[in-house]
Order: sequence, then C-alpha cells, then structure tokens
Amino acid sequence: MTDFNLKKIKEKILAGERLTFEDGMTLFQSNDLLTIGKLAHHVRLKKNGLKTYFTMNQHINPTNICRNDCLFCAFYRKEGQDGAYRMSLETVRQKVLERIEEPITEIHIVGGLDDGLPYDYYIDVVHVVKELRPQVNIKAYTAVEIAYLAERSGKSWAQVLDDLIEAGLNAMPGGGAEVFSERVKRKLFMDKLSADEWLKIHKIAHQKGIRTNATMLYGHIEKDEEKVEHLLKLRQAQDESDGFLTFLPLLFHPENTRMSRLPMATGVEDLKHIAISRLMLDNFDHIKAYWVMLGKDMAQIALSFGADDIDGSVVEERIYHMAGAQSSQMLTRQQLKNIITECGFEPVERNALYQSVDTETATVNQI
Ligand code: V47
Repeated sequence: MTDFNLKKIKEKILAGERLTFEDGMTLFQSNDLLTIGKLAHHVRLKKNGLKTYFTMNQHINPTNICRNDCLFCAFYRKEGQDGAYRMSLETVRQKVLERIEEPITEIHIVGGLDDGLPYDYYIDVVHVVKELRPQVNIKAYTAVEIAYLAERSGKSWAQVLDDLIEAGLNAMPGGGAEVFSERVKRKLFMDKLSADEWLKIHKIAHQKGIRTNATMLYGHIEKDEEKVEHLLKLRQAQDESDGFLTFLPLLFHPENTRMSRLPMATGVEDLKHIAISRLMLDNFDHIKAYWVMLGKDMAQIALSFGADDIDGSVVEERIYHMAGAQSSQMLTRQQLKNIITECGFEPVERNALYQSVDTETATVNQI
C-alpha cells in the first residue's frame, strides 16, 4: 500500500542524500514494501549496475565447543555433550584436501570459544589451510573469537590479528555483531562483545589492511530503533575506516535453540531488511542476500530489493543447518550463476576481497 511518508525519503535517495535515524524508523514502520524495494533497487543499480557477486567457497568450523551460552545459537555444545566435536589439525587438513581439486577461492573459518584448545591451535588452523591452498583467501574468525584469543593469551587484539595475518589471514567475516543493543545483549548473548568492542576490533583489522564484513541478526526480540542504531553505528565506522566490504542482514532461525518458540520472520521482513540496509548504508559497496539463510527463492527476489551478492557454494554449512535451515548444503557454480541470470542479473565470480575471478581457472582477474 502506498505510504506517503516515504515521499521525503524518496526525494533524498534520488538526490543522493544520506538518510537519518528518523528516516530509518519511517522505513521500518512502513508497509509499502514495493516502494522501499524500488528505492533500494535504484541505489543498487547506481552502485553495482546489474552485477551480482558470488564465490566458490568452503566453510570449516573447527570446533563447536563454546564457553558462551548465546540463546539464539543451535550450533554450540559443551564439552562431552552429545554432538560436541573438535577437529584435530589433521582433520582440518583433510577437509581442505577433500576439495583441493575444486576451484575454491574463499575458505570461511569460524567456530566456538573452546577452552580445551590452545591459542596456537587457532593460529595453526589458518596456517595449515594457507599452506595447502596459498592462492585462496582465508576469511576467518569473528571479532568475538579475536577478543577471546586475546584474553586467553594475554595478547592485545592487535597482536592476535598480527599472528593471524602472519599465518595467512586475508579477511574477517561479519559474525558476532548480533544487534548493537545492551538490552538485547543482556537477554540473548550476555558474554559477547559490546558494540564498541566489536567495532574497535574491526577498526584495528582495517588499519592493518584486513577487510571485513558486517552483520545484523534480526527476527528475534530486537526493536526497530535498535536496528536503525545498529546500521548507523556501522555507517559511522565505515566513514572512519572504509574497511567493510559487505553487509549481511541475518535472519534468525529459531529451531533447536532456546528461543524455538519464537516464530520465524516472514518474507516481507527479509526483503525489508535487505532493502533498508541498502538505503541506510550508503557507504557500503555490497549487500549480501545469504542464500543459505534466506533460501534460494528469497535470495533471488532480494536481488531486486537492494542485494548484489548471494555468497557462494558454501560446502558444509553448520550454523544455520543446526538451526533448521532447509536450504541445501551446497550449490555448484552453474547453479549459482543460474540463480542470478534467471532474474536478469549479471553473475560475477569473486574472491573474499571482491576481486573478480576467472571462472574456469579460479585466478584473480583484477586487483
Ligand atoms: O554471529 C547464529 C548468526 C552468525 C543463528 O561474513 C544465527 O561473509 C540465525 O556471520 N539463526 C555467524 N542466525 C554467521 C555469519 C556469516 C555467515 C556467512 C557469511 C558471513 C560473511 C558471515 O550467525 C552469528 C549469528 O549472528 N547465527 N545462530 C541462528 N540460530
């Protein structure tokens, strides 16, 4: 339904002006999904044209044993609990070797905060992967893991990052941000980082030349104003360091979590979050519709609502599948390309740093 409150926002978007907190609230409170989507698509076309990015990637989650107890997480286990696992470095090696013939350009590594593993293990995982696949971008460890490793070792956040960079780290994923709200943090993820800490760690990474992603978990107990604040904090951080590559709104999957009574957000909500992110984050080049989380069909529609990236082949995803995601465990290059071309967009294969990759040889085309 047409929302006349969006008129001013439309004028601002067309004039290339930045949106305010109040604009963000108006967008979240509006039901005029098509107008919001059209505006986001306008921005998407201006920034990326029809280009839609994907990557051939592999996920490795070396341990699911975690000392935190985040209410929204279906992935973690306690030591000795059913389903708990901890890979040896040899198993990590085997995981990489299993796919060594595949033209993968990104390996995504995240896991639990496992008190049973030494500091060096986390560094060695990166080292082992890099040794086997030196050409691949390693996108590893959330800010939460960086802070944990600092605490465990007595090193600073910067020193931990130095150790990881020396081992072969190329980029950092955007997880662990959840929602930048003390209220939500106290209820759902008590032991995690504050917004300031998460942002500071990303800033240090950016200063060291490590590009990172950013996320926001939605569809639980968060309020609209908390989400607008979250987006504005990220926009401010990007103004300061210009190190974020992409933003992913992450849909909460309640199954197998201690919040399983909550209903899952609807498709309208998914599209609104993609579109509003595109409109508010005017200094982010990319908005990712993570197909694993949204499903392939919704990811396709999201491409006309502001998203320009669908992530990748994602072999062996665990965090979402443990929480009931029904999407398949992987997609081939051809399937990824079809998802994109079917809705009239132009597929561009990329590595973790958004450098375009030659589809057949998996070598970087341009830097
Ligand atoms: O921080 C955890 C979320 C994140 C659930 O940077 C859940 O390219 C929904 O950040 N339902 C980790 N979400 C995943 C992540 C990510 C994934 C893919 C690509 C990139 C990237 C980053 O997943 C966590 C949390 O916000 N999460 N449990 C759940 N039950």
